[in-house]
Amino acid sequence: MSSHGSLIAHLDMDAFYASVELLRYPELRGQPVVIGGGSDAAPIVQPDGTRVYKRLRDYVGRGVVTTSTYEARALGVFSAMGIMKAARLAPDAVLLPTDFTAYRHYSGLFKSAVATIAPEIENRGIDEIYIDLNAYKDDAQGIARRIKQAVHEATGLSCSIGLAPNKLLAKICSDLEKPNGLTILTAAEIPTRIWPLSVKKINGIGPKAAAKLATLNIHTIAELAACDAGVLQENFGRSYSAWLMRVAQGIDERQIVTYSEPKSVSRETTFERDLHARQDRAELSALFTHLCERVAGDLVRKNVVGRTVGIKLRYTDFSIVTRDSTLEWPTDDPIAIRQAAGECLRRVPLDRRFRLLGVRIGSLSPKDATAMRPAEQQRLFES
Ligand code: TTP
Ligand code: MG
Ligand code: MG
Repeated sequence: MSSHGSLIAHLDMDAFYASVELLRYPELRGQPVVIGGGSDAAPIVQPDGTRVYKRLRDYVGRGVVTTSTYEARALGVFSAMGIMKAARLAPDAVLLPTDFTAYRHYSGLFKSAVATIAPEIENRGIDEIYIDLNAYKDDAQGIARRIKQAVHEATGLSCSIGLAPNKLLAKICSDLEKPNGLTILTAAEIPTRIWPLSVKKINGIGPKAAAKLATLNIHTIAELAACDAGVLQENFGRSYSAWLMRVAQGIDERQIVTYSEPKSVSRETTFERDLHARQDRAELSALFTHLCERVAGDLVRKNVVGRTVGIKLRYTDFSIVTRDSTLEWPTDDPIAIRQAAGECLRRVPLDRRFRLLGVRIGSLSPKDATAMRPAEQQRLFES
């Protein structure tokens, strides 16, 4: 591989939620399995210890498929499809409930395993990361293999890696030989290996943009690369069309953004005078809401969501009490945080004056994986 330019890996776990479930239920290996039910989709354990699994055909509800095994995909069942529709395609497929706690746990495990080999990591969500491999140019391929092995040893799961001169290309490549793929691409290979692909393979060309490109008779990245700049600009505006033209040439200058994930986010305020929960109720309530809004704002900026909401009070004698409460699912919503914090507040003694109030949210996880599809997630939790 060329020693010039940059070298980036994109790693994406294979059928992530489904693969985690197969660790728990190994007898389902090789079968079409769909993840996305509510807790009532859990298998029933018989007196003799064997499990009876729920089948798609018995599902009634509005839930959506979060992911499926490759065997289910072979039957046409993919992420974001309604489970009832999936049931028509694969009635015998096994349905399992989502267990975000388990997926977060394995997400942490695989990321730590990668970090032991190549620590320059950018988190892109629950099952994917970019890795800066510029320090290992002499043997990037060897490093990529070691990373795959380390992930497997730490989790029992397989992943796919794309190795390329930039993030855009690395992301496309990690998807080309799934599952358990290792795809290496040099800049010279862009015309032969990238241009024949559908424009939909580019992260940033969504279904709407792809549909509009199709009306211009642009289906492949080659067709995009060959398209007249003026035509693109007329249809997509100046900045998006300029971006389209750059990505069609495989150009992407974004750097790896490494940051260590915050463990919690908190805000606190010390009052100008000691306040009393009842006598200063209105003032306290406004302060409290404001703290929750600031915590929520911090979460949004960091692109994380949190599950454990806590409060802290310091009384006039400087003694401190804390309370916390765990939400059903992670949030960055100020109203949900305010509600949970309010419940915590009701559990502390409020007969004394206090001078400090703090709100904290912990058990953070990257927002990308879950929050990009709020409507679907909502339906998931309703089912
Ligand atoms: P993906 O990496 O897109 O998919 P995947 O890991 O299941 O399969 P692949 O081998 O093709 O990478 O998403 C990671 C997880 O995010 C996935 O296991 C479930 C969740 N997810 C959703 O909840 N909704 C969705 O629409 C998608 C695409 C994923
Ligand atoms: Mg994946
Ligand atoms: Mg992914």
